[in-house]
Amino acid sequence: MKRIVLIVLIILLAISTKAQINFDAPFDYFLGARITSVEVGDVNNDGLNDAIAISEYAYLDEDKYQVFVFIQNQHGQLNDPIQYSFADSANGDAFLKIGDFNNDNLNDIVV
Ligand SMILES: [Ca+2]
Ligand SMILES: [Ca+2]
Repeated sequence: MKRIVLIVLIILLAISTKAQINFDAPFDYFLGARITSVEVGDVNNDGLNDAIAISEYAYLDEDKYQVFVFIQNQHGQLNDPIQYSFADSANGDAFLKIGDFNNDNLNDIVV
């Protein structure tokens, strides 16, 4: 009987300590481009993670070979992207990485 009570207590404890996770509704953002790489990191040093994506092929020429920087605002939403061009010099998919590559304590974006 002691064993059954102990098992019930362990199960109840496990249930009560289970984390409650809630997600906001997803949203779509049409870029008109084939995204080949996405990274998450704080690129404006405000303590909030941002999302960065890069494209190669696109329906519109102005969306080809672009870095799309989505800055997270104080409400937890992503602002419209800031776009930067990069040169078409790769033979294959392009990728990006976020990290502090020059040791100045600020994240950098490498394509
Ligand atoms: Ca940020
Ligand atoms: Ca840096």
